[in-house]
Amino acid sequence: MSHKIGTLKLSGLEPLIVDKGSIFVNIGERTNVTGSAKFLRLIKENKYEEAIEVALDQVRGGAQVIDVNMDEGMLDSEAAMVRYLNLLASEPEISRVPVMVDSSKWHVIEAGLKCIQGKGIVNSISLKAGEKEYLEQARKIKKYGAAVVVMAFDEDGQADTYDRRISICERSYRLLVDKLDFNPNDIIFDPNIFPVATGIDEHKNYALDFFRATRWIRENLPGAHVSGGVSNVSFSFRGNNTVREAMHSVFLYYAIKEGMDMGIVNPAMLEVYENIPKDLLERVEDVLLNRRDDATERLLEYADRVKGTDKVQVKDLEWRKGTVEERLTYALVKGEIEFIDADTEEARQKYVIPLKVIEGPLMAGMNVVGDLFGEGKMFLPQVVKSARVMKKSVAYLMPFLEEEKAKNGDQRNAGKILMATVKGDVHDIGKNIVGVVLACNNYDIVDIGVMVPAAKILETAINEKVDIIGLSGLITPSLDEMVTVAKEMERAGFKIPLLIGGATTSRIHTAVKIDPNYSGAVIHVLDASKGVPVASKLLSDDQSEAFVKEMKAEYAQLREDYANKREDKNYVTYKEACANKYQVDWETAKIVTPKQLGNYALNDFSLEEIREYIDWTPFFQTWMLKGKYPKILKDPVIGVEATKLFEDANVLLDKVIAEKWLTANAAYGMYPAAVVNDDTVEVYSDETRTTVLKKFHFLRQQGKKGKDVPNISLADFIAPKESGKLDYIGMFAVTAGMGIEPHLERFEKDHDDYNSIMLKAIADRLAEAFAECLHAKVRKEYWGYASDETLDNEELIKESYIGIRPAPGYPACPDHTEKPDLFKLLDATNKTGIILTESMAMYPASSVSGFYFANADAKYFGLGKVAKDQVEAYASRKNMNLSTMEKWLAPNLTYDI
Ligand code: B12
Repeated sequence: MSHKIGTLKLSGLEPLIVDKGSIFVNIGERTNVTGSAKFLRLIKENKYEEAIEVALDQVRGGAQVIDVNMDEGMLDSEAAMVRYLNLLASEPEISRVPVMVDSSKWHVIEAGLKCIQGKGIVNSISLKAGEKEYLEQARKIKKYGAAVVVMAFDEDGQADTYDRRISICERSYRLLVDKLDFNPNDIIFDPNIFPVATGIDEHKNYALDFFRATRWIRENLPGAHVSGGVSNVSFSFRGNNTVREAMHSVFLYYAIKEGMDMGIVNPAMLEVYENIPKDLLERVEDVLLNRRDDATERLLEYADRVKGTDKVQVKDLEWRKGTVEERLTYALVKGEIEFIDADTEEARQKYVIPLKVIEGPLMAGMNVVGDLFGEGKMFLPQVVKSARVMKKSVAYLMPFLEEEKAKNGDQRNAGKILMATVKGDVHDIGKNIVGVVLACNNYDIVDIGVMVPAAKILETAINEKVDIIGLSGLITPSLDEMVTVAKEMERAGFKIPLLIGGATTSRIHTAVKIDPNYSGAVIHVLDASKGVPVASKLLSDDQSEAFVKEMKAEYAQLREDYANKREDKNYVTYKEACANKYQVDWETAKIVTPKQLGNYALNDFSLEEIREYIDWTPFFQTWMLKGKYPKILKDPVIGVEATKLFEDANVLLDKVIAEKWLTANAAYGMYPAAVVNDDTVEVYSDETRTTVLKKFHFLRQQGKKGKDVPNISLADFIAPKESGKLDYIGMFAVTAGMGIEPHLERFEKDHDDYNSIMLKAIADRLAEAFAECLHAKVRKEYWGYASDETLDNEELIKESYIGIRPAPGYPACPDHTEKPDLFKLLDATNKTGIILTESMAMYPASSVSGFYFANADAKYFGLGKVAKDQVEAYASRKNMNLSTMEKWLAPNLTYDI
């Protein structure tokens, strides 16, 4: 049968004709799990309704074909493809356009073909596995009546020169047309768009060869069409949209001229050709058309200028001259991300089996990083940057690995570690850092996020066949949740090791409370540097048994020591403690009536103003760089790295402020208050002090004190009712984390842990700084008890001011369960958007809440342990069941529960 040459007829519910007269056909790519983190998340979380919206947005945005791809390791790709396509079919606005069924697995393609209505496109087939498979698949596609994308790929690999492009396309075409009588109009060639300006000489002709091959195909293979993924061409300029957008436009300008008639183009990443500044246009054309030897350097130089930095950085590209292995090691050690996709692709072609790239040059590079970190010659921020490069490279290889896995089964044999922040807790910086460091050492990390209930942890561990479970938590209620997970693991017959980490966790808590509940190994891990040796011992065939035995014995000993030590300690009765309270001289104490009483809110508070109050020292701690700011910047060992980190933080912070990434909200209030029954603070609605709005309860130290040393409670700093003095208390809840999610998502999608952790660390600093800033305003203006205060930030950090702002959970008031009342009184959730979880964590994570005490004697202290008589009294005052109360106060009890 002969075919009339020229017209590709596609259809959804409506026809789409592609011929000489039609405009360029834009293929929507956002419904592709390998390219869109958002779409992947929706599919993984079974949010198909929302996933349909993604397709709808694309159609409304002008996509004429929808590419659907479900190739992700953790998905049942076939089931997801079928379900999604069936749902698409019931949406008339979407299903009017043709579907491109995209997968590297033939069974997924076939399942997809059975679902689509009209005439779609298969993406893709090639000669990679030889003629037999190619023809078999093509025959079926013909039977299903679909068009097909044919990759310029054969048994020797991907075509990367003009000659290979045209010879593979010709051979592929002849086979289809001559052997199968395939309609040539239904053949769409993808002659491979590769990145240019990579610094490698062989890549200089990539774009030009694509243009020439396109023209050749259109002139010599009658009926065939040409398509491709345009954004690949600009990979080297990731992060610089000005240059990327110009490159896409110029590329399309030439490619369309030569006959490319379809393609995957993100309309948001396209500059109008006419609007490209002339000097940029010239430099982009120089690169794409390989017009001059220094074209790459000139475009890089331009790129650096438009990044907005005032200094033009001259890039040293000398390292680009090394072998691909040397370049990958350099990129990993230096955290150099610019060329990683191109170098990975080169290594992939060289090593043929994608896993070999990981096991070979990438692991070799990461070993250098691991050794340097272990020797203290590299610091955490550098390691996280290295991990970003590694992740990006692995992400590039992922589709190829999947393909390999489908053929040969999973061959990765490094340990698999599940990481989760436990139920009720929202903090994940520490967990993420540990995950990154472990991943750098070839462990597969299955990170299931924050607030994860025990059941989900166990279920994922089983499904993913993990070798270790790692739990993280920041606040004390999480400790209890970790005990629950251990118990559940025991109940379900788990044997795999359990790692415990996070700010409030400790070796002693792990030994006393968690280890006895699980017969498998339970190991507390202090920080990121200890995670790797522990995991490697646990998973080593010859060390594991001895190590676990040793740890079990060590924890048993710790339990014994702990029990003995506790018996030695001396505590006074609660009554005695109350009799030995801190005595403020209420006769002479200065009490200032707040200028404003009641509740207030500050919304969208100036981040610029908050910035002035940042205490940078904890920021460096987050990155495991020990030392005080600003001295740390000059430290002989870590000064250089600390300075780089500080600069990166400030560049990001500038951006956060300029582009309003985060919104800071606060609720605060000041109220008339008095202490009743030693440790309860009554809060009144107004100065008549007749209506009690809320009662706040505080705990008193019970450790036996020396002569003249009081047993303090925060309540000692508010005037008792019987003193007749009219006193006040304040409260606050602040957040600087509103709006952080989309930015984190973007970084995570880009496998950029460095910036993701950086943004969280900055938001935490802003939250703490906002609390400091608001406290200053309260002291000087809103309450006004220190209106003449003039302290600079250094003095504020040293807490040289009058009054304190203790937060529930901090050592003076470790009971988190006061937070709901604090929130209710301030109407904090409505005013700020902060939500309290069941474990009393605040979401967004970058939030702080607490009390204001204005008395000049008020100071921070540690409560220490409390005995049963106080806990009983406290539970009854709070109207709470004793055992519930004991659970919340567990870390502070003198006795076992
Ligand atoms: C910075 C900080 C904050 C930041 C946020 C921190 C964050 N997002 O993670 C801000 C200012 C927002 C904050 C707020 C609060 N905080 Co705070 N905070 C801290 C501080 C000073 C440092 C924590 C930190 O970030 N460390 C750096 C990170 C990288 O370390 P990390 O999380 O511990 O992780 C490392 C290891 O633990 C380990 N690791 C972690 N997870 C895992 C998991 C596994 C499997 C493994 C192997 C290892 C591992 O490796 C990591 C890397 O080395 C600590 C005190 C301290 N010195 O620890 C208090 C501290 C954690 N905070 C505390 C409290 C109480 C609070 C608040 C409840 C106070 C309040 N009422 O507002 C709030 C809660 C916030 C909320 N959203 O609910 C208490 C918690 C104790 C308790 N009783 O609950 C602490 C201990 C202070 C104290 N001494 O009382 N806090």
